[in-house]
Amino acid sequence: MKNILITGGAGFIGSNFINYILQNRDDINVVNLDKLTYAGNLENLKPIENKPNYHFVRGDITNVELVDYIFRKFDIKYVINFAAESHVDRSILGSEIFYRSNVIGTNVLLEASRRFEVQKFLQISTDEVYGSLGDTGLFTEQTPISPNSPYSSSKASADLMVQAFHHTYGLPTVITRCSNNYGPLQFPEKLIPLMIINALNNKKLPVYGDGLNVRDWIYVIDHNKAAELVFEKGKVGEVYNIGASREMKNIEIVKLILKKLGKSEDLIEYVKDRPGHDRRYAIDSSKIQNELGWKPYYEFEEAIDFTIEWYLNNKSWWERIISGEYQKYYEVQY
Ligand code: NAD
Ligand code: TDX
Repeated sequence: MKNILITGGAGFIGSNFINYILQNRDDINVVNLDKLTYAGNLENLKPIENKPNYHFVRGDITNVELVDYIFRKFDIKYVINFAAESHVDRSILGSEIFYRSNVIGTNVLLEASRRFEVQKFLQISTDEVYGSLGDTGLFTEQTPISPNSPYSSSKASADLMVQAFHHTYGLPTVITRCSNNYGPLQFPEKLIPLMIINALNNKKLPVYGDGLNVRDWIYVIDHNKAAELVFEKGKVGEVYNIGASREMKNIEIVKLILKKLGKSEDLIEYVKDRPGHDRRYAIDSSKIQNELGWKPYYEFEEAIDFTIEWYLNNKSWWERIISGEYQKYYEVQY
């Protein structure tokens, strides 16, 4: 059995990952360490919460004593670090928690991994560390790191620390840098779920600037399959980009969602641009495709339908979030 510490497993990508991996494998023990910030939601883990090889610990990755205790108690030999403050707009409002959780938190996990002789440390990073592209070109693993927002700078700092631990101490680390994810369980502050929910509620859809910023979209399950593959087979010390080559302008996505929900484009409202708004992200994922044999499975057209369908069928999940009720749920549960 592999004892894996998965951090941030109550968030969007982490919970999809744990649900996916525990439904598909029983050769692993998963310890999910999550602080349950506004973005963490234990309801996301209902499908697997009673499995004997799943354990949840509520706590902060910056807590050295707690992290030490977990490594010792569960004999942790593998780490996958999803935990982070993840929303660019929030990082613009206040950067401190981004620095604490994303940089210091990763450092605490790295130090513990070094002491407890971890056999693989996977850092879940983002294409945003590369900065912004012009109209052409793609991010490769050789693209210099050039982050622009407090969020992406904190993720880039964490990546550098991960690489330093490999270089200096020989810690067996790997880093994945994925493009924009979408799918079930995404917190409705991010573009796609926000637009779906606002449209369903006949509220305005706020489009930043001219709406022509480009993001490269990947279905969360494709990201998670790639992350699992890198965790199992990725060469230590390496970085792997992950993306599904599906560039879309924000306004195209917003109009598509309105069309699929049968709502009027009059709901679109152009608002003040995000400060320092990156213009375009686009990923070259040929390394993971050629070296590890990964390729994306889901077409955007079908996976956006699953996603919209999921939000239509799980109104209570997001209604609790937008009413703030889910916070009370945690107080009762833990
Ligand atoms: P999310 O905000 O939905 O979830 C983050 C989770 O981390 C939450 O459950 C939260 O409670 C937990 N967390 C935050 N700070 C913590 C701390 N100090 N200690 C313990 N737990 C803490 O984020 P997400 O979209 O699922 O992103 C997960 C990871 O993937 C992040 O590292 C993010 O940078 C990366 N990533 C996200 C995307 C995307 O499109 N969402 C793309 C590429 C990479
Ligand atoms: O209300 C909005 N209106 C709008 O026009 C919101 C929330 C976003 N946008 C634009 C900004 C971006 O160009 O949509 C695009 C996508 O925005 P987000 O969903 O906030 O994602 P982004 O800033 O691209 O970052 C995401 O992808 C990379 C994740 O939040 C990060 O965690 C990940 O690392």
